[in-house]
Amino acid sequence: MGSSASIQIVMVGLDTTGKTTILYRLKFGQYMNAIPTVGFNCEKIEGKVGKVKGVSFTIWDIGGKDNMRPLWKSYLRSADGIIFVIDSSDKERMEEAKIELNKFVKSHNTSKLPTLVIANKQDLQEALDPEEIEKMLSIQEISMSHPLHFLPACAVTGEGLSEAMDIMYEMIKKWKKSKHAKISR
Ligand SMILES: Nc1nc2c(ncn2[C@@H]2O[C@H](COP(=O)(O)OP(=O)(O)OP(=O)(O)O)[C@@H](O)[C@H]2O)c(=O)[nH]1
Ligand SMILES: [Mg+2]
Repeated sequence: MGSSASIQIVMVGLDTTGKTTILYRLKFGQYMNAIPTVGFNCEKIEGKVGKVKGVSFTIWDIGGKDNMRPLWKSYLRSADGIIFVIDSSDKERMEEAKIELNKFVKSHNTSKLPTLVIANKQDLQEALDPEEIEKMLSIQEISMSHPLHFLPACAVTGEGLSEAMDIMYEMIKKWKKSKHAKISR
């Protein structure tokens, strides 16, 4: 991966799952109150520690309300990876999240973009266990045909987010290498 080029990440998920809170956490290193996103937010983030030190990410955080979901696809054109955010405490909408995740991942089936599913809000008492969420979303099934990782996190404390960026970076590096190999064959 060229060291000067920025890695493009598209972040989606149902509304109120914590996408903008994650974006601000990564950008400013602290909790910041977010208002519902109409359209999108975009921030450039510099990796500070570990594998991603010095790596530049451009993160597109798209509003998740149902009327905005048809637009998610249009942000994929120059994307290198996808972050799909889940509210771990929202049992009622887990099925809806599963449907949207499947729809989104399959909408760009030909390029098979690396996808990271973040089970956010793990700090909440009523949050489901990551293992339970993985089952409810059929993560294993999707990952048979798609480069996909699943990770618990909390945007309020920032727990899990640096690991998330590490994993995303590794997945993208692998994906770029294999894409390159196919082209030069
Ligand atoms: N307890 C807890 N609350 C969180 C966490 N992440 C986000 N929230 C809260 O969840 C609410 C919604 O967060 P947003 O970041 O605006 O959600 P969003 O996914 O960007 O929503 P849309 O822009 O509508 O798509 C806010 O009140 C956040 O403070 C978390 O990890 N734990
Ligand atoms: Mg938002």
